[in-house]
Amino acid sequence: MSKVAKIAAEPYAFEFAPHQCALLIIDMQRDFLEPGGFGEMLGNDVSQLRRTIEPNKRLLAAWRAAGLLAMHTREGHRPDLADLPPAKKARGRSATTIGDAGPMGRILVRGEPGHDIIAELYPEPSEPVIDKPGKGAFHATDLHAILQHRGVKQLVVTGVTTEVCVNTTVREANDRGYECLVLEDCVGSYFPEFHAMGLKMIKAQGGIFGWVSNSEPLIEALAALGESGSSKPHTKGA
Ligand code: C5J
Repeated sequence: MSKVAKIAAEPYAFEFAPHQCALLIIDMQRDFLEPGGFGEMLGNDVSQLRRTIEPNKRLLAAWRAAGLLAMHTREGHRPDLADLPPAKKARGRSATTIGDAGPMGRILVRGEPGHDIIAELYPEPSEPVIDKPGKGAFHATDLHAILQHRGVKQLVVTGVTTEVCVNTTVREANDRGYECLVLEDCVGSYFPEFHAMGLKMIKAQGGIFGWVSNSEPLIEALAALGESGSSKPHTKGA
């Protein structure tokens, strides 16, 4: 039986079961965090998201040290754009759209430099990367199958943006029976007010979609796990 740690959270403590929990880092891609990508194309100030990098780095390091399952997602499309809904391409009515050439290659297209995950959080070879065409990480992907095969029941969700891909993914996960803990300092939005409201929506009504905390208590719990010797790399190569 794996040990459970209580993590201070809202609306009440989250019962963290490390060996049934995966870290899911949403869309920490150059296209969202760096100038010249999809985020900026939509008129956003991409510097708003950069405060999430350091807390995610610390969390990912602690997660890896505990030998737990970390996963990453990337929003993007096939080079032939066959999976791009015309409505998504037209959205925003900007001169440059998904699939067009930009300073980091074709915007939001798989295999292009802008589509890749930022260097600071680059996945290790053992960490599954989910390529998703939509906002939610479960839509048109094998995420649910991978989590089921690994016995995952809980998700710690981080990344960008709070009210779009993080919220959509948490809602999808909740409907599939996963318990989701969202970390305030590790998620970010181009709009501070949407960030705040996105988190409120998750934890409202007794945690209708999940729990909200920040990375510190979780990192402490991960460190304690290592000290107690109950951390096992159960997921790697499983
Ligand atoms: C957006 C995302 N905002 N990753 N994508 O279009 O949240």
